[in-house]
Amino acid sequence: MLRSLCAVAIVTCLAPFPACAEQRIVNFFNWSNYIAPGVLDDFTRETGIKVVYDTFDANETLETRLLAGKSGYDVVVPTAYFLQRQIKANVFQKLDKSKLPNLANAWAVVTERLAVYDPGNVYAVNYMWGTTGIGYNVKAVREALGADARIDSWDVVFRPEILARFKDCGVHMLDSADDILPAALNYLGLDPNSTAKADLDRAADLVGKVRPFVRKFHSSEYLSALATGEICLVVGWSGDIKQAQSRAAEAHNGVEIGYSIPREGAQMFFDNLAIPADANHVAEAYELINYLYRPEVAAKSSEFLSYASGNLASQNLIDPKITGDPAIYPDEATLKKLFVITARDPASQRIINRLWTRVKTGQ
Ligand code: N2P
Repeated sequence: MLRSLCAVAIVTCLAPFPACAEQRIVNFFNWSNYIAPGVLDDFTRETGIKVVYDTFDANETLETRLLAGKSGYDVVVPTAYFLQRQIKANVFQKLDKSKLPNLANAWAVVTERLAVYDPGNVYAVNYMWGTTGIGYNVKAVREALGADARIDSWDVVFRPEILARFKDCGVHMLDSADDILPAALNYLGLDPNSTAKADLDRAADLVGKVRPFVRKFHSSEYLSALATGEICLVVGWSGDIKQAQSRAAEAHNGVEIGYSIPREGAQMFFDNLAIPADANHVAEAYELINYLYRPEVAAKSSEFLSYASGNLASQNLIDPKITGDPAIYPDEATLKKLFVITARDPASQRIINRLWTRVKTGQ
């Protein structure tokens, strides 16, 4: 009798019976291709908390929902330079660290880097971090540029006569102003954080000149397109490209993928877990974040995703092929080439977004 009353209570969400537990849920809004298979199911099995999972592939999408309020999300994953200004807009709640004991596993180096965006590490903890570089099909590069060609410079992307050679085999570029324009600024020898109109115009012109050779601006499709051989070159995120590499290798489809952090430098980004101020399932949000900070869980995600995690204790549980790969866990020499982006003021961001739309549409 009690059991059937409970069933009714759960279904109707009335739960007036003390013996009945209401279904606990957490609404998790994460980047696409950014969690290892099984992690969320394991979390649910262990805690009974159902994860309502939804994905995005642009910081702008997340930001629009957060700024509108009542997003319905309990855990979100903003990149650091978006987090920085979202904190100022009061969209997150301060984290009660006593509810996150697994933060003892955090990697101090990453925590410090994140503190530049979130002083005192009050609102967010790092999830994963990576770089924005060039993914390529090894065979296609040989065909386009010769047997000895190496992809170690942004020349391949920003010199129209070179990128033109990849037009037919297919070029994708992230649909992300904050990834592509800083790469262009840096290539031009300008400050990747510049908000000077003249600098941004030059960067936009540079991208505009290669735009005719880009088949698509998109931030999640390239993973599988690269792995199947449907495209041959992409400006994309390290882990997504490395996932394409392993996916192709596992498929034995003759597709070999490379990832390059070009010698001129590349952006290093930090993606972080935060709880919106108006979250409805705060206790569950803490449980999820704490779970993701278990060394074995962080290791599983880092290993599958080929992104570095902000979890130091996870590192000796990860295949040394991953931790020893400087494209995933950059060594000192690689780190020297990486730059970071800081939050833009709203006016500059508007200019950047407008330029980006113009670049993409070619108008
Ligand atoms: C997951 C990549 C997210 C990194 N697809 C973007 N900051």
